Amino acid sequence: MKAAVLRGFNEPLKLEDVALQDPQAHEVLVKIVATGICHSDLSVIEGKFLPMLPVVLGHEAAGIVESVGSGVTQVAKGDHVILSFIPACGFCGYCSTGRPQLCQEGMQRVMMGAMADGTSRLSVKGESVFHFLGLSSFAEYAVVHEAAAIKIPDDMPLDKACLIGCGVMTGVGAAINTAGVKPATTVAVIGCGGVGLNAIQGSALAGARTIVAVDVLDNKLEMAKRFGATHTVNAKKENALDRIQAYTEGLGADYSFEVIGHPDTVALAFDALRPGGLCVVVGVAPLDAQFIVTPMALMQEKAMKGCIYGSARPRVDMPHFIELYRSGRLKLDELISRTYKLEQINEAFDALREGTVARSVIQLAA
Ligand code: CND
Ligand code: ZN
Repeated sequence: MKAAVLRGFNEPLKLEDVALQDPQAHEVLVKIVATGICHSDLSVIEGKFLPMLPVVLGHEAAGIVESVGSGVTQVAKGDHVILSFIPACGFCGYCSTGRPQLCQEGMQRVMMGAMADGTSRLSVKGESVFHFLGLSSFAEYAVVHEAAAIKIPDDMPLDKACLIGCGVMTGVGAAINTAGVKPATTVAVIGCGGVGLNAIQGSALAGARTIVAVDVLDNKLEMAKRFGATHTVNAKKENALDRIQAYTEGLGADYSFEVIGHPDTVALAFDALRPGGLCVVVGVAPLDAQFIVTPMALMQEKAMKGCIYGSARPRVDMPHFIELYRSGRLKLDELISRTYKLEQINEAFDALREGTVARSVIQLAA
C-alpha cells in the first residue's frame, strides 16, 4: 500500500510502498477513507513528541473494515468505523468505572509504537516501521486493535466522521466530559485550532453563557464565533488576561481550556480562572516544558486538570456525536477548511503551520 512515512524530524513525509501484514488475533484491517491532520502529528514531525522513526503518522481517521483477525467480535467486514487512539482493555478498574481513557493497557498498546504484542505490522523492504498511536492512518490501510475500531452507521459520511476520531472527541470531550461545563457558566478557550474550536462548540452545547475565544489569528477568531464564542480576543493585539476578565464580570472564567501546548498559555489559562474555577490543559507541550503555580494561587479553590482524548468513552460518545451532527447541533462540515490527496500531505502540513485552516482532511477513497 501507499503510506506517508516520516524518516527524519522536520523533514517532509515521503510517500512510500509500505508492506502491511494481515491482522492478527484481536486486530482489524481497515481501509482508510479519510483522515484529518492534527497538531499532534506536526509535533511528532518537529521532534516534540514520541521519538520513534521511521513512523507512519495519522490518528484522526474513519474507514471500512476490510478483514478481521481471530477472536474479533465487535466489528465485521464491511462495517464503517471511526478509529480511536486509546484501545482500552474493557476490564480494568478504569474501564469498569467509566474512565477508559485512563486504561493503562490501552495506553501501553499504543505508546510503544507497535501493536499490543510489541511488534509492528508495517515495514518497508524488510525494515520495520513504527505505528503511531496504534493507528497510522496516513496510509491506504491500517491494522488496528479491535478496541480501536468503533462501529458507526453506514450512511454517515466518512470524511466528516474522521474528525470525530481526534479533534471533535478531544475538544468537545474536554468541555463535556473532562471539565463537565455546567449551564450558565463562563468559559475561556485559549487556542482556536481544530481542537480548540471543538472545546468552544462543546462548551456551547453544554450551555455556557459566556465563551471567550483567544487566538493570535483573526481568521481563527472568526471561526470561533461560528462555533459559539460570544467574545473574541486577539492576544497579539490585546492583553488576553484583561479582556477575559472584562468579559467575565471582572472575576475570570469558571472554566478555561489551554489548547495550544505552550507553558505560557497554560499559565494564562490558569490565571484566567475565577475563584473556584477549573483549568483544563488539552494542548500537548514539549516534554521539558514547565510552568509555575504558587500554592497561594490555588487557595481560592482553583483547580487544574490534564485531559487525554477528551476523556473519551468512544463507544458512547462517538455515536452520540454523529446523532448531534445529524440533528444539526454539532458542526463538522464547517471544520473542514481543505481536502487533499495523500500525495499532497506536505501541503496540508504547511497549511497547518501557516494557521490558514481549522482542519485539513486527506481523502484516500470515495
Ligand atoms: P492547531 O495548530 O490547529 O491550533 C492551535 C491554535 O493555537 C492555532 O489557531 C494558533 O493560531 C493558536 N495559537 C498559537 N499560539 C498562540 C498563542 N500564543 N496565543 C493564542 N493562540 C495561539 O492545533 P490543534 O487544534 O490540532 O491542536 C491543539 C493542541 O491540542 C496541540 O498541542 C495538540 O497536540 C493537542 C492535542 C491534544 C490531545 C489530547 O488528547 N490531549 C489530542 N489531540 C491534540
Ligand atoms: Zn490529535
